[in-house]
Amino acid sequence: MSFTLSTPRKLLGLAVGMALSASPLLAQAQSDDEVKIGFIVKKPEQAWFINEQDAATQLGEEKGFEVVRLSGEDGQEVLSAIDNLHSQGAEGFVICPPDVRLGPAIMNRAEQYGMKVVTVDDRFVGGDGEPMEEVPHLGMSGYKIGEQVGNAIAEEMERRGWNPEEVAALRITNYELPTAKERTDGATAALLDSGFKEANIFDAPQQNTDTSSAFAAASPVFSKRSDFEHWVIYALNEESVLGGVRASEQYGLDPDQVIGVGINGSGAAFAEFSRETPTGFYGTVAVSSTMHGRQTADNLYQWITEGEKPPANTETTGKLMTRDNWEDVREELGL
Ligand code: FCA
Repeated sequence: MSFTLSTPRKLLGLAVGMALSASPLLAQAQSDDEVKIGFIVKKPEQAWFINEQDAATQLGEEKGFEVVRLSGEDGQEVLSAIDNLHSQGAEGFVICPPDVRLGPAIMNRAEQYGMKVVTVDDRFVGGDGEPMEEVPHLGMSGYKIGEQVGNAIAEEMERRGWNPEEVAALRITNYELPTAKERTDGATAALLDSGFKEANIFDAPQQNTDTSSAFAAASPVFSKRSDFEHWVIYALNEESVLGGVRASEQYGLDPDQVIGVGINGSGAAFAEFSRETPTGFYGTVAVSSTMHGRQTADNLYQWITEGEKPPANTETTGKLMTRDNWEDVREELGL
């Protein structure tokens, strides 16, 4: 856009600049008017989260509020990030926490400062093990998206003419994270419905939600089950499925022996689909991280400026992206 000067923030900047020469006091009042919010994510290096933060920042530029991007890879880092935000005058933050059980501690700190909190992707869990309904949340409808993964795998197995009796599944799990469990449960249910054998599903519990922890969890499973020639791979996200696919390659399986289907539709998948030859990473259910970032930032901004508390829980949907259609789906979802 060439008319950047017309964005509200720039106009505000202009107004502040003009006021500065007229009256320092007025300038102070006006610059204080610009709302500041934080956007804290558990994995700042992952494309999904980079895009979410970018989208929130972009919305802030359009609407005239500032987004401070912070990383919160563990509880300590999150609490320091909140202190940091408070000292900068931020009135609230959006967060994808590194551990959902940190919810009560995070809310405690935020409430001390009178800050408003919205969660994105991973929803806080209270001391009773239940979702903290009082904190507005936006995330994937995990079970349904998981079912899409299971269906995509089943259809591709059929297309390749695999006999379900002879196919193994590598299920990379993270049961401490409810959205992860919902996703792999949904995928499992859809696979079983399609005639997959339950006894052929092997678990690889990962410590974290990234590629290296998935790789570490997956490798021993392939070695132990060398009796299978065909494998399907699923997990809570594409980063983890990619860890499984890399482990299958290291073990010596060819791409046509593997069907991996992830979730997210981020730069990690685009890089894989852009490779010259196909890999065992067949597809991913893409969800708009752009929308997640924009919508949560907007919800928080409205809450701060209009006093309108956002909905308790918003669930978003996804679309299957493969090597054949990824560019179209990417465009459609504004990624
Ligand atoms: C979790 C996963 C991310 C993404 C997000 C929506 O936080 O770790 O990869 O899928 O949910």
